[in-house]
Amino acid sequence: MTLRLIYDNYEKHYETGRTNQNKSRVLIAKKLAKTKMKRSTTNRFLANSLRTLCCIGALTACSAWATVITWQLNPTAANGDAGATSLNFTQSGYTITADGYDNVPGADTPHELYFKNLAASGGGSERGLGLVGTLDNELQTSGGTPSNYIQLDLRSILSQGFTGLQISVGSIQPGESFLLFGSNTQGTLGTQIGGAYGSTFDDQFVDITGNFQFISVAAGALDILPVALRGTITPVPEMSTLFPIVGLIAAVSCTHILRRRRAAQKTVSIV
Ligand SMILES: [Ca+2]
Ligand SMILES: [Ca+2]
Repeated sequence: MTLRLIYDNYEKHYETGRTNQNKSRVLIAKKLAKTKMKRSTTNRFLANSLRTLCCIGALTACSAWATVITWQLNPTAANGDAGATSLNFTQSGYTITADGYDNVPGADTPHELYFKNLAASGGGSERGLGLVGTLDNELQTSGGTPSNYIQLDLRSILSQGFTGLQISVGSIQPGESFLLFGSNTQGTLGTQIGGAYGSTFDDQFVDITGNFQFISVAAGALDILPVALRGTITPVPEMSTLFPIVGLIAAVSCTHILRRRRAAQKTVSIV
């Protein structure tokens, strides 16, 4: 009887001990799971935030490379003969060439360029690139046909990826206008693009449509003066510039993977 009682007490104690042990194991497991969940949520949030930041950084860097370049056709505000029928204009390392021509039967003949810079007159700006020996040193018409024109050679900038080209023309007093022509042959006026641009377009940039290597400016009515050309360049980003961003993304990903692995190993050892 005494033995039976001792055995019963021992069994009771043993069972209670086991139950308590199990309880504490479950509690520890629950605590660890809770901590793991918290840590995992925090890690995931951190990793996602860093990834988003990296993407924003990359996109910002890419968009920042799109640059508008403007070529003033009288960059030094000179006023006098240019001394040449052909001139290069380089801005930020990008070059366009302007050539003066007389629009004559057969092959058009080169015409010396002129830098004009006078005070604005009659609502029209008077600073730009004209021709030597013409009335007011500007581009003229004769019976509705351009007497002469200034042709811009865009081959270099087009080959470098410039887009969104626009041109600005001045000295468009009321009743005057300018015309644009596109050609793929140097020294040939080519095809008219767009309509006649009147005085409301004085010294304003207008789109150059079509896909021509040479764009010519001519007078549509009376006389006008080309002012500037502009376009947008988006250079291909160099890999060396992207290295820090790519490196950061790789580091974040690696850290995330390592943490997940460590967490998985801990779970296995507990079980
Ligand atoms: Ca001709
Ligand atoms: Ca004029």
